[in-house]
Amino acid sequence: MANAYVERVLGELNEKYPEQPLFLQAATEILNSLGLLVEKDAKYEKAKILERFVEPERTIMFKVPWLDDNNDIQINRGWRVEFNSAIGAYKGGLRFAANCDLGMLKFLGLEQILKNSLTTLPMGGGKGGSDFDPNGKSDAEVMRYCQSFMTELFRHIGPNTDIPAGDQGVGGREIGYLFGQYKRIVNEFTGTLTGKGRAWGGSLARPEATGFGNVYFCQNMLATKDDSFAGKKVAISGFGNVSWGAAQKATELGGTVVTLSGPDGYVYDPDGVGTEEKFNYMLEMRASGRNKVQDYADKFGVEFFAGKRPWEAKVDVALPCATQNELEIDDAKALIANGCIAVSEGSNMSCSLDAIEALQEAGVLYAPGKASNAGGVAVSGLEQSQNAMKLSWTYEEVDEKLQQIMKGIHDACVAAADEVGTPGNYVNGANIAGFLKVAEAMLQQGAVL
Ligand code: 2IT
Repeated sequence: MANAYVERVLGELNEKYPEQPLFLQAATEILNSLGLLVEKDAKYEKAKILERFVEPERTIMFKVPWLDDNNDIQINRGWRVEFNSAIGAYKGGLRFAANCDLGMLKFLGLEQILKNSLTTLPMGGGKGGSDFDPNGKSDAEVMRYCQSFMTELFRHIGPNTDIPAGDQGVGGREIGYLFGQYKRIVNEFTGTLTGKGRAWGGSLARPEATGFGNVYFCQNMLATKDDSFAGKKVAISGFGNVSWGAAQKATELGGTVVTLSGPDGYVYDPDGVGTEEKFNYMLEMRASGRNKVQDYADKFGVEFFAGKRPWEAKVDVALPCATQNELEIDDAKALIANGCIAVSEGSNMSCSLDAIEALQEAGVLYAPGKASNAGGVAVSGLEQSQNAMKLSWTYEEVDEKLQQIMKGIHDACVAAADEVGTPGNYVNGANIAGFLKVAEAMLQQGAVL
């Protein structure tokens, strides 16, 4: 099964970057799919396309000094990985998290190249972030941090060069502070960041887009089995932006969302996280910076399972929306034993490689994040279009386009998986469909990337 070219490239990567396990995990998943493509056509190996694909065009690393509320100087590290610009300007989020490092951002950036390609919009791949932990920081500290971060980052980005957005730890508040500082330095009002506020160029439906898109993708997967969300029990992990959107849309389509989770454990709500009050409470929990889902159990009088993951609950559909590797082999086995029929990733690389294999072997519909969570960056792309045209579309227009894009991604994955003889394998489908366009552009542009 293993392809010699892929084995060689993976071997070299493992030797070069042993300290980047997340990047190696993402690269392994992707290259194993691409083996099915490169073995059919020697042009990829001849042009060293895989070697070129896995190396970022540019990696920027910088110091972020800032003053905390005690007027003590603090130092963090910032990065921007400008991974691939074959089909458009670099595009991807910024992650602020204590455990953020270059390997994590390279995994996210590599995924982003394929994800952005799948949207069909002209966006290259990039990712950035910092090891700054916004939890427990004051508003003023977050503002000073964002300003210092942007005071370095501004020189590397621009509306036709690199367009950052949010990710974990970077939401509407942070994008506001980052945008304000960027605009002040360059003295230009452009759409260089996405996820902006409504009053200053943000797109309607961008906050909902990642979670909505994931549910739309899963809806399309279920439809291939003549099934739907109606009457389904749904487990969602996390309680942040992606979970919030997914919970609303899954509820609207007739599902009952019985779990949410945090670093502290998970809550089981038998009535469902399905009311305006509960959706709004998710936003409150996020804004509090406490990072504790137990607050939800206390507020609504439901059960809290300390230190546990939601995948032990008996559900029909699982939507991991928290972080990478949050669903591992034992979690996959529990879901399968409980009769779960679909797992659709809202977070990037939610599942470990062996969990994916177990789900696929058991016939569970499984969608990798680069396909199923592409709704967020897709609406970021639509935000850029609106900014460039200096106009703004209605909520319905954006949501309609989002639904079309998610259906398009779904169908492209199905077609590509069929093409290489692995029907129903959305991992192969997403990797190959996303890669084909990028590889074609790289081949046509010559050895510049
Ligand atoms: O992982 C992702 O796709 C994002 N964090 C969104 C990126 C974007 O540019 O909107």
